[in-house]
Amino acid sequence: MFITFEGIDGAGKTTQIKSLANLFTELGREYIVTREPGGTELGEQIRDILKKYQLDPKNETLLLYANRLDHVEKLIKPSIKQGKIVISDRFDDSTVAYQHFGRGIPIEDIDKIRSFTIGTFEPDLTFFLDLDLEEKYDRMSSRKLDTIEKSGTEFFSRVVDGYRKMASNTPRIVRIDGSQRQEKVFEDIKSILLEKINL
Ligand code: Z5A
Repeated sequence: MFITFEGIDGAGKTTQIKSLANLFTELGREYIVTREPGGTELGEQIRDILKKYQLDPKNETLLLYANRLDHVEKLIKPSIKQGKIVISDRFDDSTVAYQHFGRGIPIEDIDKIRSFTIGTFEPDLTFFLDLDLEEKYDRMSSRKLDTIEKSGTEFFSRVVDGYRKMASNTPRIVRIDGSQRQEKVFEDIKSILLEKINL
């Protein structure tokens, strides 16, 4: 089982992943928590580059897929093979949301790079934590922002709209109202999981 969490920064992905990991621990299920950018040694180095430099959107996209290829082959697939549940904080939908809808990279180009790197590999289930921009800025007001997080409001509004479009036409992606209190968000996640897998 490969589960991913998506949404804009501040939507509560890290918070909910912690609750889900605690639940799997209680249930005695084997799992790993990973993230993108990052996840492997190479991925974490790529993450540092992406966070530090203002790159051309094409270079940003290529580096994200170099990371994803390594992540899928070295960590995600082997962990699934060992019977572990893999939970990833962001995966491929982030590239469609940020690099296609946000930065304007044509979807055909992203499809080609995806096909060249990870092929048709995709998550079994994706939780999209939906949050309005106003609330995102409230939650993130005290944080030091990295390069991507410094992109303007128009960029983030394209990203949120993109996520909403993807969630409305992709059955794998389940939209959860991320503006609810943390406990309620987790209740929603748990009830979807109970529907989809035998916990
Ligand atoms: N990126 C990309 O462009 N293309 C790609 O393909 C990929 C990534 C894979 C990674 O950033 C950046 O890379 C990201 C997209 C880009 N940049 N942006 N923007 P990251 O990994 O450093 O961080 P993030 O993924 O954007 O998320 P985050 O900042 O860690 O936020 P979060 O995990 O969604 O939220 P959180 O840390 O759980 O919560 C944020 C705060 O809100 C915190 O104080 C919580 O206590 C609070 N919180 C959480 N839930 C609630 C609720 N329900 N109510 C109230 N307050 C809450």
